[in-house]
Amino acid sequence: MPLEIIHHRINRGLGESSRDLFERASEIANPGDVVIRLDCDDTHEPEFIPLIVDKVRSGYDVVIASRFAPGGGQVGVNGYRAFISRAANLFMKVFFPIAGLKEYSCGFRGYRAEKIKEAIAFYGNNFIQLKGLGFTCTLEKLVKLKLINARFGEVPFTLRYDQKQSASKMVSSVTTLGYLVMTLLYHWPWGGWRTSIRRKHGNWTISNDAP
Ligand SMILES: Nc1nc2c(ncn2[C@@H]2O[C@H](COP(=O)(O)OP(=O)(O)O)[C@@H](O)[C@H]2O)c(=O)[nH]1
Ligand SMILES: [Mg+2]
Repeated sequence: MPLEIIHHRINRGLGESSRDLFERASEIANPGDVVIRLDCDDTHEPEFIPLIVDKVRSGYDVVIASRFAPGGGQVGVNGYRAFISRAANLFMKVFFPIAGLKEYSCGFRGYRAEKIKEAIAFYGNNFIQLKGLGFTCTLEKLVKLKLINARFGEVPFTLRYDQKQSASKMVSSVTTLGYLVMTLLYHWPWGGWRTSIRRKHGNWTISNDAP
């Protein structure tokens, strides 16, 4: 399988790495392509990719491998981490509700490449804006895509945390701070994302004649 490795001389963290990944993927993608992003720690089994691709092709912009969809689950996650993750997902569901979605924090997802191209054309450098805030970018991508009317779906997935060889790179304090910052930016009554981005996208779509 041909591989292209995007290399940073300095470790720039998940936010900047995923920004570069999505910009490159959208550059080389052809119409109809699906961009798959998964963790590199053996906990995300590639056997779920065909399911994700099929679901994207059936009419979704984003399909998430979901522990919480019927038939999904997780193996090897300790009680404390399972609780934190559940609480974080409930928080996200309350503050950033997306119909049909139960899994907000899993980074194993498929994206319709054309929707990513649209997001980058529309947001520019602000598609993934919260770069220094740990794993917040995983949620930010969903929210930014929701604000440009993306359609979301899930497929059941089993997280294999029992196969993880290394410690988690998530710094919970920084990521929690990131979620709080994002909640403020999104709901801020004076020009928050929720209202200002929707309005801007409406005008942008009209002037670009995009679907
Ligand atoms: N390139 C890059 N990828 C990162 C970095 N931090 C996290 N990741 C990716 O994000 C995934 C999530 O981190 P991980 O340690 O697996 O967290 P966990 O799944 O919450 O335990 C990793 O498997 C990597 O694929 C980083 O600094 N640089
Ligand atoms: Mg992981």
